[in-house]
Amino acid sequence: MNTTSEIGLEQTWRWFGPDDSISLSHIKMAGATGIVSALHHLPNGEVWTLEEIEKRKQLIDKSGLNWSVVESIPVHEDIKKRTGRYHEYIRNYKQSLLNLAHFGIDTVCYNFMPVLDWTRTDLTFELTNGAQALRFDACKFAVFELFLLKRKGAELAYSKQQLEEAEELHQNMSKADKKLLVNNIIAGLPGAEEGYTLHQFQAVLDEYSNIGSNELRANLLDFLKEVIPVAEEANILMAIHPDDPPFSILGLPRIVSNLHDLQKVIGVVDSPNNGLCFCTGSLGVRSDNDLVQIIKELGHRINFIHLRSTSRDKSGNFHEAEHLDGDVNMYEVMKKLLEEQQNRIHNRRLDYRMPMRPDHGHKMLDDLSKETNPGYSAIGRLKGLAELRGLELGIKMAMS
Ligand code: DNO
Repeated sequence: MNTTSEIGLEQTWRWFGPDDSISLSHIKMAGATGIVSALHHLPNGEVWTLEEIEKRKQLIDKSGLNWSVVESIPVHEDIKKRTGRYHEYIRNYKQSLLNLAHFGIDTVCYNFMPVLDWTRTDLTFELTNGAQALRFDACKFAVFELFLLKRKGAELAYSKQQLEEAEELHQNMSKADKKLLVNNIIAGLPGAEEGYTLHQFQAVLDEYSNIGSNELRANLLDFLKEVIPVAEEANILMAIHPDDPPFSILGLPRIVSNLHDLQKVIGVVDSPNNGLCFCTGSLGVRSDNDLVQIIKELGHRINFIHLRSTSRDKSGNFHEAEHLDGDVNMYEVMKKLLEEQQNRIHNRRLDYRMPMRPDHGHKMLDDLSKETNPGYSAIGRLKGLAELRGLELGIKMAMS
């Protein structure tokens, strides 16, 4: 059995595939051993064939790294709405899991957020040190839905003061500012397989007009009832990613935003294969989410970990902070996660690997002049990983 100082969370890195400007050899230099990847070129809903999986796996194997986690097999919108071809898409999802299992890939992340995977208003928010971060600005978001999208009923989500502030901001925005804002929100951030035009976007939102939280939760339950038994048979650990941001936007339901939601998700199909992606950045945006408490209650069902921090204010704005700064108490989180890993080893659980990736990173240094995937530049994540690794080592030494 490994000693305390030898083990630790598996250090992984998200790689978007052969088109990613960051190469596998660079990832290796960053010190990650596991790769988090997905077949982004396949349309949502299609089966991930053995051939396509094998091609990706061979590339990763050749670099001496290990394809540790799939992030994500996207859940088709028809499944979330239980309309159209959802039967076929669920069948395909199950087949993709079986095909991944054929190559020994055992962890799959997904989310159940309607329409948008994750949402930010600014992709180049300048920090005081000159680096750039991703940011969600509540007032800009209000401008988007009130004046650019012109969503019916959007004004009901805002107070009089918020409406006035949004109106003023809108008046001061140039045409280019508005275009950029729309683009940032609906053109699809990295990992989101869908991008929309403004016109398409409203049509897609309308399809959710009769779907509230209860309906969406029922649809997730139906999905899990079908998929988890297959994941069990295939030895695949499923990891649902929390909502980002973890509150309702655009009048859409949200069902994976806090402890209570997470308990419901994993309670409906009680299986170790039905687990969580513990994303400190997403959950940490809410001041009523106690991250350490979530690990205490649900740590045994954490199948994948995203570590990052955010800095929020009282107006609903947040930006992505340094990995060890901001509102997330990364020391306490890391300590609890390492304790959870110790428990797993102690209880002879096979899933003690606990893959974690430094989530997002600031755009800085040489990356500032490069074209990079928002949130996924090399140097910011390298820094995040290095800091997390140091924190982990310190805690491990103190524990042993
Ligand atoms: C953003 C990511 C998300 C995540 C999906 C998981 O950076 O955390 O895109 O991959 O929501 O399905």
